[in-house]
Amino acid sequence: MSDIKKVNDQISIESVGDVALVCINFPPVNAAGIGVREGLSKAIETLNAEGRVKAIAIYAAGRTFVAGADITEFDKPLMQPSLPETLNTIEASRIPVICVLHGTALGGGLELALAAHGRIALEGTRIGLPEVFLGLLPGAGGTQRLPRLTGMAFALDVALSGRQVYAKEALDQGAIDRIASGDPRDVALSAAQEVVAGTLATRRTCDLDSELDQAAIDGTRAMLKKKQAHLVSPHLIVDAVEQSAGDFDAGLKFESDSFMACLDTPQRAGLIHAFFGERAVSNIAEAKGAPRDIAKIGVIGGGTMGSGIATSCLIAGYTVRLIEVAQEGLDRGMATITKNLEGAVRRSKMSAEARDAALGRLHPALGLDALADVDLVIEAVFEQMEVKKDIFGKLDTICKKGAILASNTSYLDINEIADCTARPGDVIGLHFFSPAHVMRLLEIVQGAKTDADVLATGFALAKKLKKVGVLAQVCDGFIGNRILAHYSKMASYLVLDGASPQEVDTALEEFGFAMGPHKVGDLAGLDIGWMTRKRKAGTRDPRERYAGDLADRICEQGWFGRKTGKGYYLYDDGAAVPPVPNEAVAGFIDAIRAEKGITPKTFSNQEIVDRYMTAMIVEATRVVADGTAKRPVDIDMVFLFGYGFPRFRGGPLHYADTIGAAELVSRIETYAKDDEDYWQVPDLLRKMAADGTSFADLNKEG
Ligand code: 3H9
Repeated sequence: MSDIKKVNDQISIESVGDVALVCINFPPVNAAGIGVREGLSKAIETLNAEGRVKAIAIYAAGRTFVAGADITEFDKPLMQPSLPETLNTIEASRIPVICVLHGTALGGGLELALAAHGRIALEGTRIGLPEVFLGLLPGAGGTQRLPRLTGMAFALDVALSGRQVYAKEALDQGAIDRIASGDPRDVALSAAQEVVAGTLATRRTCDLDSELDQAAIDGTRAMLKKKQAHLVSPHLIVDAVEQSAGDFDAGLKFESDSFMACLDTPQRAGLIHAFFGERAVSNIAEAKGAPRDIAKIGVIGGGTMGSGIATSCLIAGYTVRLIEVAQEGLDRGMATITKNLEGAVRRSKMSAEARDAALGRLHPALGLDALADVDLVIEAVFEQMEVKKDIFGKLDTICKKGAILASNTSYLDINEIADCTARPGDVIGLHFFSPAHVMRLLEIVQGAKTDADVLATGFALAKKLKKVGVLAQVCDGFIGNRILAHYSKMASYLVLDGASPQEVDTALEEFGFAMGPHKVGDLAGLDIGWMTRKRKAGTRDPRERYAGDLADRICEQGWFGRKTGKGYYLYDDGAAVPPVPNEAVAGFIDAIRAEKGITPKTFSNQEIVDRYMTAMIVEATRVVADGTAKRPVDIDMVFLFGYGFPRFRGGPLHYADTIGAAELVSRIETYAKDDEDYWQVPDLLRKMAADGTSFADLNKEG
C-alpha cells in the first residue's frame, strides 16, 4: 500500500511500508529553485519528526535528476532555505537518505546527491560540476564532499573541466555507490528497502576525511596560472578543494564565501548571459514552426568548407552526397572528410564504429545530377555570384519538389540567388564557419521569400548538428562578417597610427581573445582579405580611410600567413609557438607612415582595447538597429560561437552594457575628432544614452 502526499507543487512524499520516497518534480530539468529547496527541507524535517519510516530515497520525475541550482535566481535576492542549508538538513537526517540519479545530476544536483547517505545512478546517468562554465564554483558543498569521496585529483578535474562523467567512471572513482537499471521510482523503492534490510550501506560524507593531494593542487595551480590566469572562479575552486583537507564546517564556510564573491563578478554575469543566450537564439517564432524532413543532404564543393560541412552532417547521422566537378577535387574532398572523421575519433567525439558507419553514408559524385533525390542541398563553392546563380538555376530543375536549396555564402545576396530559381521560397542561407565540423555557429539567413518551414528546418538542422543557429537577414556579410569588416579596419588603423601588430594582439589577448587579429589573419590566410579588398576596390567610399595598405604590402611579397611561413609573424613549418614577429613588417609600417605623413602615437593596451571594442559595438548597434539581427543577444552569440570572443565577457553588446551607452557615445565623439568618417554615433546608441536604456533592455523587448 502506498500513500502519496504533496509537500508543495514540486515535492511529494510517497510512503510505502517503512520507507518514504521523496519525488522532485519541477520540469523541465528539476532545477533546485526555492520551491524544491523548501519542499525537500520540509519533507526531511517532517519524516524525521514523525519517525515513521526507516529509510528515505530521493528521486526525480521527468527526463533528468536535478540540473543544479536554479540559475534564474542568481540575479535575485537569496530566498531561504539556501541550497547549502537544505543539503545540510539532508545530511543531518537521522533517517538514512539515499539519492537515485538519472539523466544528469549537475552542479547543485550532484551536490544534493553528495549530501545524501548513499548514491545510486541509473545506467547512462552523467554527473558533473559545471559551475565553472557560469563563472562560479560549486557552492553547496561540492568542493568539500566530492574530494572526501573520490580524492582531490578527481574532484579538481571534475570541477575545473565542468565535464559530464558517466556513471561507470563515477562508480570507479567512488562518487556513487552503485549503478542500477529501471525506473527511478522503482529503483528508489528497492534501494530504500535494502537500506532497511541492511544490504545497502549508508554513511555521511562529512564524516569522511579528505586527504591533501599536494601534487594535484600544485600541478593544477601551475596549469591555471598558464591557461586561465584571467578567470576568477577556477582559482577559488582549487583553494576550496584544498580546504577540504581541514575541518568540514570551515571548508563549507570558505566555499560559501568564495561562491558569493564569484556571484558578484562581471565574469559570472557574462557567462550566465552566454548560457541563456545560447538557448535564446532559437527561442523565437521562426525556429518553432514544423520543419521539413531531412535525411539526405547534398554538399556541393569538396574544399575545406564543403568537406567540413559534410563531416558535420555525417557525424549527426545524415546521408551525404558530396559533389565536385572533377575527380581530383572529389578525391581531395573525400580525403579531407576521412581525415576530419579520424580526428573526431582521436578526440573521442565518435567511436571507430560510428566513423565507419558515417563513411558508409558518404556518397561522392561528379556533377549536380546526383542531387535529384536529396532533401537539402548546401552549396559551398567559391564566392562568385555568377557561379552561384548558375548552380542554383540548375538545382531548380534537378532537385525534387520540396528540397531545400541552401547557400553557404558568407556575404552574397541570398535574394539574388533565390530569384534565379522558380522556387525562391525553398532558398535559404546556411552560413557555416570554418572548420565547419568544429565551429558551433550557423548563421541562418532569411531571404525575402524564404518559406517559414524552410527557416524552421534551418534551426532544426542546427540543433541536430549541435550548432547554435542564429537568424540573420540579408546584407553584405550578414551579422558576423559585416561587423568584422568594420572593426578589423580599426586593428589596421591602430597599427598605421602607432601600435605594432604585436601590441594590438597582446592587448586583445589580455582582454580575453584567444588570438589577436593579426594572428587570426595569419591563420586564416591573408590572401582571403586581399582578394576581397581587390574585389571591392571599385566600390570603396573615397572619403573612407583605406585600412589595407599594410596587409596589401605583405601579400604582395607572396606572404599569406601560416600557410606560406610568413605573415605578420614568422612560422616554422606552419607552427607559431611562440610566434616570432616578422621584422620586415616593421619596415613596411615605417614606409607607409612616411608615405602618408603619419606621426606615430603611443597607445596603451587599454586604449587599443577601447578603440577596437568601440568599433565593434558601433557596427553591432547598427546591425540591431536595421534588423539584420533580431536582438542584441543574437549578435553576442554570433561572436561567442563564431569569432572567438571571450565567453566570460558575454559578447560585444553584453560588454557594451558594462560600459554604458552614454560613455560609448562620449568615446565615439572623442575619437571622431581625428576621423569623423569612420567614427559616427549610431542613432540607436544616442537614443539609448538619452533614455538611459541598455542592450539588455532591448533583449527583453525581443
Ligand atoms: C549551481 O548548481 C550552483 C550550486 O553549486 C550552488 C548553489 C548555491 N536553472 O539546456 P536545455 C533551463 S549552478 C534554471 O535546453 P537539455 C534552460 O534554460 C547550476 N534553468 O535542455 C531551458 O530553458 P528554456 C549548475 C535551467 O536537455 C530548459 O531548462 N548546473 C537550468 O539540452 C531546458 O534546458 C548547470 O550549469 C538551471 N540549472 O540539457 C546545468 N538548467 O526551455 C545547466 C537548464 O526556457 N543545464 N535550465 O530555454 C544544462 O546543462 C542543461 O540544461 C541540461 C539539459 C544538460 C541539464
